[in-house]
Amino acid sequence: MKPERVIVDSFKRKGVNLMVSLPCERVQRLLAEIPRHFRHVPLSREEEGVGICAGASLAGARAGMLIQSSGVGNTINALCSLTKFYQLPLPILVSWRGVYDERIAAQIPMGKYLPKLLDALEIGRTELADPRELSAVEDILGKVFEENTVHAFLLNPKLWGENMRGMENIVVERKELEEQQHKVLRIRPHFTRFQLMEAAVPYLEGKAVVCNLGYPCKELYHLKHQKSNFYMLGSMGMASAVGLGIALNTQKEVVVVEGDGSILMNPSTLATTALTAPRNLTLLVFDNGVYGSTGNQPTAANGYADLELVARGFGIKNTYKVATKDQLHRVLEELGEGPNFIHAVAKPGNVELPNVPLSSREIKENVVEFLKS
Ligand SMILES: Cc1ncc(C[n+]2csc(CCOP(=O)(O)OP(=O)(O)O)c2C)c(N)n1
Repeated sequence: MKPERVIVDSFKRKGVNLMVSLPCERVQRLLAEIPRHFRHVPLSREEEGVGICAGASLAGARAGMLIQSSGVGNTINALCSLTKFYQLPLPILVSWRGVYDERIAAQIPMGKYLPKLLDALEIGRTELADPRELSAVEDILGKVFEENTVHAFLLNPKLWGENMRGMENIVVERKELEEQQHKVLRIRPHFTRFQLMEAAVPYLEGKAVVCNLGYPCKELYHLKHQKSNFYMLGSMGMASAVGLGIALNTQKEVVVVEGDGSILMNPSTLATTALTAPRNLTLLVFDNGVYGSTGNQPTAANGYADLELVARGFGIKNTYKVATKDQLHRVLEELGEGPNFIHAVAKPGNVELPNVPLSSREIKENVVEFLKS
């Protein structure tokens, strides 16, 4: 039996009836299985998953999470002062990155520290790297629910064998996604993130550009590498905050290339942006309605949240919605003082490109040098 099926069956046999998740590209098949077997809550931030599972548990449900190792970092306070404090049960399936066949260097620190971190928090953990080890899952789950504990199942990518390569886009039903998007935004996407980014590139020249993690970085590097580009290779949800920090401390123009999933992970930064109101800051948000970099799983921006209204609601006054290259050109040409928020509605889809061939040190030094000049 496939490892994904063994995990799902173990959770079902132990009465788990609610699963919350936030995607990682290495567990796309497991993610796809979950809505078929459990009531499923797709998350905007891992931390909220801890809250939802706590509430579900108070209401008598048996809930579990599936998140990436980096996302465990976002849950720490809630795990301690909520789940553990009130002695609520919580099994967490963790896609353990940075420990095996890792292509993204930014995954390595969190992957390395995760076991020590869990030990320090006195959270039980089981490392799973071989499908034969999965037979232990059911018994451990039994204990989690009997003894009201938190337990992390660390899923080493080795567990999935060769099959985790080339698994892009298995979840997406593109037509359906676009229809959903249109219902709320009243505007149809015409172009992908890459195509819109290509149209924006002439306007990025000479500016500090902070770029959202994943495919956006690879696409930006390919379209327009410049030393003033800060490629975020990890720390999802932080691009706008980094851009804000730069903008508040330089006279130079700053553009943040954002994604819907990442904005929704930390929307509070929009409030801080409105509050501090740097005139030299523009957020350029490519809203493709999905977590594009992890296999196109829909985000809450797909058919629910209108990110332009979200930004306005938080107090950002100069907001724009565009879907075509012409509209984007026009807005960028006539852009006044910031903070500006450009909501660029896009189709899902990535361009397959190699990773950004720069080390974290090179990226940092280039940007620091540019900001000093
Ligand atoms: C804290 C955390 N959770 C999950 C991930 C896995 N992850 C990497 S990129 C990404 C999707 C980002 O989606 P979005 O911001 O909408 O950008 P897109 O790729 O669609 O352009 C996810 C979920 C991560 N790196 N960090």
